[in-house]
Amino acid sequence: MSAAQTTLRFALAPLALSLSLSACSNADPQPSAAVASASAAASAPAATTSQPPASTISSELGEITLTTVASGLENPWAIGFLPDGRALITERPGRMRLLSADGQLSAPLTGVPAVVAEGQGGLFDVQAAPDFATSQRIYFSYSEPGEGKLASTAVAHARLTDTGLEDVQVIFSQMPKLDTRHHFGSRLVFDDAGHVFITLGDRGVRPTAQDLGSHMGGVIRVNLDGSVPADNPFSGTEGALPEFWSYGHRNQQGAALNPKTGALWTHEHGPKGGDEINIPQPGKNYGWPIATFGINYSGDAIPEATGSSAEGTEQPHHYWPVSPGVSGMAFYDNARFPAWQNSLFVGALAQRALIRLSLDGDAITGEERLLEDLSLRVRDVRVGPDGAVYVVTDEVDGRVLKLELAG
Ligand SMILES: [Ca+2]
Repeated sequence: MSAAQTTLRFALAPLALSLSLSACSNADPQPSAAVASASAAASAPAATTSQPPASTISSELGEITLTTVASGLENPWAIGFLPDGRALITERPGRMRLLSADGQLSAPLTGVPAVVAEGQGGLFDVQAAPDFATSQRIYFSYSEPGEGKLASTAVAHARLTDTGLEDVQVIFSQMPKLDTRHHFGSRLVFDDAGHVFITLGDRGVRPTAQDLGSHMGGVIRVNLDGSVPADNPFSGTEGALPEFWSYGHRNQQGAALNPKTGALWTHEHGPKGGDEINIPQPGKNYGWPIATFGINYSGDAIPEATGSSAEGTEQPHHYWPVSPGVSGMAFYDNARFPAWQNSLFVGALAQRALIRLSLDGDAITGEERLLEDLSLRVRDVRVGPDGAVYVVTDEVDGRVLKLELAG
């Protein structure tokens, strides 16, 4: 693709998105599928493992070898590595597959619970438990069906076999359930002290993000069995749900533990503008919708907003005036490519790129865009146990890409 073509494509993309979106900045397609169940596995298209050869792209830190590891995945949402080098891949319609270290994709795993695969709903994140090597336990998040049209984000753990999930147990279910089909979040992050963080969204009902009586707009912290830690910030507050860690978030589809500090970092979609990175502190209010750097898709101000700041709310650690449509987040923490140390990778859905932020301590000192020529919606990014950076693209024919620095 020529530079001129690239410029044209990216000049047109924001206009098309602003016309087609009314409720969300991450430009998710609106599939018509109803609640998916075991039939999702039976009707799964054949994912493929015969791939084109690797290519080379240039970057600020040297040439990158780009390899397609898997393709034919339907709107894949997450990649979660296992200690043995395999990975779990979720597909939003409700399928989960194993990807072997040599790039072979399994058939859809059995035992995945029914998900509401409508709008932005479906099967979301997947992570191996900290004790996976002995327990074979995995954690995953999804839009859980309720009565009628109701749904909410839920998190379950299960025991992974070579072909499926067993002993599925729901450990968290966002309350209340709603009939909207967007802003479900969600990512899962384990800390080193027996907790799992769950990042949520406002479900498209903005004021709920300020309501501690509903889980919407929260970062949730629970023990690995779903019980509430005694030292959660609102565990003794009347009228507040005790699972909250922080609140006032719009829609969080990226989260990771900073390997240098142990702190949770999250990002969230702004409306039109104002995608944010936060370092959520216990009990703090991150502002949505009363404080935001974004505006409505109509061009009007967010009705509840008093501006880009509001008393009693925290400013974002970082924000983008124009929304990339952020999804997926990974600190580079592997010895294999020293040049990538102090990098934070973030996927971009709407702006179709992989963002690499340079860090100096917690300060973000630079930004580089990778993969722009591919023009693929990046849904997830993780560092593999081999030190490569893996990207999952949100397409009907979605891919898993591997990036390795040359030299
Ligand atoms: Ca905020």
